[in-house]
Amino acid sequence: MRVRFIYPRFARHAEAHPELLECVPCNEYLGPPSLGIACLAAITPSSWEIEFRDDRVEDIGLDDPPDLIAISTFTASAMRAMEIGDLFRKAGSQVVIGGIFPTMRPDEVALHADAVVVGEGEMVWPMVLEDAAKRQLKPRYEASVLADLTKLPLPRVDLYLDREGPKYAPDDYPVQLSRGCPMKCVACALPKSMGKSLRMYTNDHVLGQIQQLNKRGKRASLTEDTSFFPASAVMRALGEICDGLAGAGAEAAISYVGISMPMILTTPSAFLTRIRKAGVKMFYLVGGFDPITRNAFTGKDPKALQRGIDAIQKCHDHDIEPYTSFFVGNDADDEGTFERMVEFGNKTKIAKAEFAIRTPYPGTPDWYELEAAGRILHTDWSRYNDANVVFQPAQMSPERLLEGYLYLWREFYKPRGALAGIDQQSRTIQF
Ligand code: B12
Ligand code: SF4
Repeated sequence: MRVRFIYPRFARHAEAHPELLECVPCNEYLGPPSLGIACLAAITPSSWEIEFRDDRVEDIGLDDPPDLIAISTFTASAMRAMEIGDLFRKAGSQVVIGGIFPTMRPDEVALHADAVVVGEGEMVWPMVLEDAAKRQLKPRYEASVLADLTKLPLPRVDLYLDREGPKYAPDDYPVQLSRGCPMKCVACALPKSMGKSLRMYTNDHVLGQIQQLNKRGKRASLTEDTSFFPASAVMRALGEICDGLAGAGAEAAISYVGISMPMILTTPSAFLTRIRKAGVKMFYLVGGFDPITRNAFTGKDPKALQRGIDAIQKCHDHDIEPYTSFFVGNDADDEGTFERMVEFGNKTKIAKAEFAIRTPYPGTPDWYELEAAGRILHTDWSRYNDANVVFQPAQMSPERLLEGYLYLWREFYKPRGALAGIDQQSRTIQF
């Protein structure tokens, strides 16, 4: 039996707005797929032959339909995922689709697949394969319990990294310390897709994930901001993992760690010094949904602005580069927000930033709120990628918000062309 995992294409910022390539200094970017496929491949029995195709860069093989097509999708790639589902069903393959989008909109996806997997895949994947072998897939699979992360094998990143063909750039790759989150940030779907309880991998597992990347010349990106929950077990684990890497002399093991401004401010300096010593040189600093970045650029909350300045200063003080990723379009954002954000970047000497448009992804509190208020403009999911306006902003037109987003990219990088440049040592702009 043959299963082919497919990662469907989606439009990134540079593809949605090619004109930005003229002003944003960046390397060619082909980010790696999410870990979902690698996690499922790792628990696929040897009776199944595994294939992987990345729709962004290669042919998906319609002329050679396998027994089962397994598509992994989030919102930005959902329309293409459903299209691929239709194509392979016509070609004779059975089709199963899983990931964040099918978890939130299973009925919509069900029209294009033989089976939809809701939520985490690990607990139902063996059953899906058994049923597919008998050609008796059920329309929907949903695990009644969450996966015990201490029992999962290492994700099969070799599927992406050891094969002939397209190479991913930059050199970093997601590594998970934990899954799930008890918080309810307005723009985040994770508590709904991965559950509200924070579950952790063992330190050995995380080190194993990192080492299997390092062995292949890749670095780990620790993507979860939950790693900095104050005084939490995850933060303790992060410290121990960094110590372990420092001990092994793995200076270049980690490319960046995800964080948010409130978490920078609550994290003790000694902890930042410790992880810096272990080689952490960059934070991927996400914003737009925490109280600091929601208010700092509205022109009405000098305290929030000062806290933002303090947070960036704290990064610089510890020699950790803050690579910021903020979105615009919150209800309190007005026409002056764009300029204030650029000024903030200049004043705090941020070298690298990316800008995004508030996007109400299905399953997020923001989605429910905007949908109830009749402010969702359309459900062309291919434009739900942070680079298009898909909702009615509160204080400006959708066109003005889009202009402001383009202005941010242009104005921020105007004085930084040479500075941000082509930087092989740190993460390429996610572009
Ligand atoms: C690495 C990453 C990326 C990578 C890879 C893309 C990707 N598809 O994930 C890159 C850098 C390209 C990326 C880009 C973007 N990303 Co991103 N990314 C992540 C991140 C941090 C980790 C993904 C991961 O590896 N997860 C771990 C695996 C194990 O989880 P999983 O993929 O969901 O898979 C599990 C289940 O979903 C299910 N499953 C998944 N696929 C399948 C398939 C089958 C057949 C089955 C049975 C089950 C199944 O089983 C898996 C194992 O349990 C997540 C946050 C997160 N923690 O998930 C955000 C996340 C996926 N990204 C998000 C967003 C919004 C984006 C962007 C649009 C914007 C941005 N600034 O991040 C851009 C894309 C476009 C652009 N404009 O550039 C959102 C998605 C929101 C949504 N509802 O769709 C997330 C959830 C972040 C968040 N907190 O909101 N991202
Ligand atoms: S953004 Fe981070 S802290 Fe907030 S709900 Fe999502 S995972 Fe949790």
